Amino acid sequence: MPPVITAFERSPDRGQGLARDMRVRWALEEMGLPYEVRLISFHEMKEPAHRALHPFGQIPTFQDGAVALFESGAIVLHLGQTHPGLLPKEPAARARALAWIFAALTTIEPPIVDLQNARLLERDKPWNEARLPLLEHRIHARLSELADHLGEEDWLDGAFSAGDLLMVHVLLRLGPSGLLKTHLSLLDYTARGQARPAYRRAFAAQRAVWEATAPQDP
Ligand code: GTB
Repeated sequence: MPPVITAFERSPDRGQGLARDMRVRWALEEMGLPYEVRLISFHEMKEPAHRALHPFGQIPTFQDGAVALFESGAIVLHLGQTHPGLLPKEPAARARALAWIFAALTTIEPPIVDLQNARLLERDKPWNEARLPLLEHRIHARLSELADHLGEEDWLDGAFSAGDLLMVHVLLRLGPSGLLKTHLSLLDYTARGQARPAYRRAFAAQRAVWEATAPQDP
């Protein structure tokens, strides 16, 4: 039986591939592994049956035989460790790829999520107007540092790795904010990720879920 992952029945990103199941789909596609998707509603996510898989009542989850996981980073890392294609074999290069996984998830992603929360969920807070430029500045500083590291290279450390997969997906979340537009090399970097056949297959699969459930135009 193929691994089973969970994803939104109706994603708040309206099929833009920004929800975190996309990272897992992309990793599975990079490795050429078949998988099944169990779609769940916001209500089901918070039910005990799902919380048994995910303590925080979220997506994505991953089940493969005896392995049951939550956290998109842990799932991508597990896939990289158990199948060829997303982590270098050479120990020092593999360790650096792990560093980029952590960089994506713990250095770059948190301020991006903070900004999205401030823009979408905290508009009515008295401090919001003062906080937004602060968050934007923090993100620009990180993006400049990331662009400096990337330089003229295609990927963060030699060949495409799980670190690039997660970093590209984290950066794509900035799309609606427009913040990536002034970091041209990072825009190119995300475009390279999106041009990968595995990304395209994963994107099309999650998009098909949105299109199947979205109300059709008359
Ligand atoms: N750290 C966890 C991981 O990486 O797996 C975070 C998991 C998480 O935040 N999951 C979200 C979720 O289940 C979906 S991806 N939320 C429901 C809940 O908490 O009740 C987050 C997401 C949602 C929407 C957009 N978007 O619209 O752009 C982007 C990302």
